[in-house]
Amino acid sequence: MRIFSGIRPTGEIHIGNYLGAIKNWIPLQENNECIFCIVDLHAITTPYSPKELEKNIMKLAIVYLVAGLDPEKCIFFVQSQIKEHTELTWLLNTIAPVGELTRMTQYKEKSKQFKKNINAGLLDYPVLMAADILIYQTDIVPVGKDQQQHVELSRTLARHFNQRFGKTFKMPRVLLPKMGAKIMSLQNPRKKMSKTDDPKGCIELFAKPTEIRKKIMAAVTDPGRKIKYNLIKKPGISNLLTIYSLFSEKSIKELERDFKDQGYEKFKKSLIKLLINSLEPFRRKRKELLSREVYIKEILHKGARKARIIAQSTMQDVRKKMGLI
Ligand code: AQP
Repeated sequence: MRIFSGIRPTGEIHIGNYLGAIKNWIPLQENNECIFCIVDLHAITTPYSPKELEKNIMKLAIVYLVAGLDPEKCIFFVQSQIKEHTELTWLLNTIAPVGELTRMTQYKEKSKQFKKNINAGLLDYPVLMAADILIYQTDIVPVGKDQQQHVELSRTLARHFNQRFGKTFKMPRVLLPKMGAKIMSLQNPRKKMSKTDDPKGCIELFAKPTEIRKKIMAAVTDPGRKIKYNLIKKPGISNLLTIYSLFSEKSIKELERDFKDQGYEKFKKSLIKLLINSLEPFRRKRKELLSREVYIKEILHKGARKARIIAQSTMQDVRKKMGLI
C-alpha cells in the first residue's frame, strides 16, 4: 500500500498531532511505501513570518525523526521542494466545485479565526491537499478527524477527473485512529487541541515538566468528581482519559477501575507523571538533533529526490490526458 500524510509547520507540534497522526504513521513504515510531507505551502495560507516558517520546517523535521520516522524506511520531504504539487493544484482547480470548497469546516473555522486574512489560498487548501495525495497515487491517508472531510474531497476530485479524462488517479482512503482521532483543548473540551489556538489548551510534544504540570492541573474538568468516560456529560475528563489511555496503553475501562473513588486531583497528578515520563525521550532525542542541521537537510533533499520521481511520472500522465502538450 502507498501511504501519504503531512503536517503544517505552523508552530509547536502538540500531543493532538502526535496521537491523532504521527504515532499512527510509525508502524505503517514497516510494510508499506510511506511518504510523509512537511506541508509548508499549506502553512502560508494563515498569517506567518518567513523567518519563523523556516525555523518551523526544521523543527517539524526534528519532530518526525524523534517520533520514529525512519528515513531508510519512508520518504519524507518539504512540499514546496516539489513544484508538481502546485502544478497539479492548478489543474485540479479547474474541476473543483467552489461551492464544496466554501462548505469545508476548516475553511469556515479559519476564516472566522483570521477575519482579516481570508485569502484565496485558504479556500483552495483542500485542492492543494488533494494534489498532495493524488500525485503519489496514494492508497491510504492516515490523519486526525478534522482532516477527514478534506480526504473525502480528494476522492471527489479523483472521481471527477477520472470520469472526465479517463482513469488516472487511485482512489485514496482515509485512515482514522480508533482512539485519539480528535484530542480536545484542555481549556475547552468541545474544541480540538490546535497549534495556533490557546496555548493553555495544548500540551506540546517537547513541553517541559513544569509546563505539563501547570497545564494539566489547570485543565477544565466537569461537575462531580468521578473518573468516568462520558463525552456528553463529562467531555473534559473523557479527553484526559483518552490521553491517559493512549500514553499508558491501558484501556479506558481499566483506568476507570484504577481511579474509582480517587477524584480528579489524584487522577491529574498521575496523568502528569505519565506525560512527563512519556515525553522525556522526545525531549532528549530532540536535544541530540538540534545541532545536526546539515544531516537533517540532507534527509529532506534525499526524500524530495525520491518523491519527485513519482510526482513527475503522475504529472506526465495528467498533462497528456488533459491535452497539455
Ligand atoms: N486535536 C487533534 N487531535 C487529533 N489529531 C489532530 N490533528 C490536528 N489536531 C488534532 C491531526 O494532526 C495532523 C496535522 O495537522 P495540521 O498541522 O496539518 O493541521 P491541523 O489539522 O489544522 O492541526 P492544528 O494543530 O490545528 O494546526 P493549526 O493550528 O496550524 O491549524 C492532521 O492529521 C490532523 O488531523
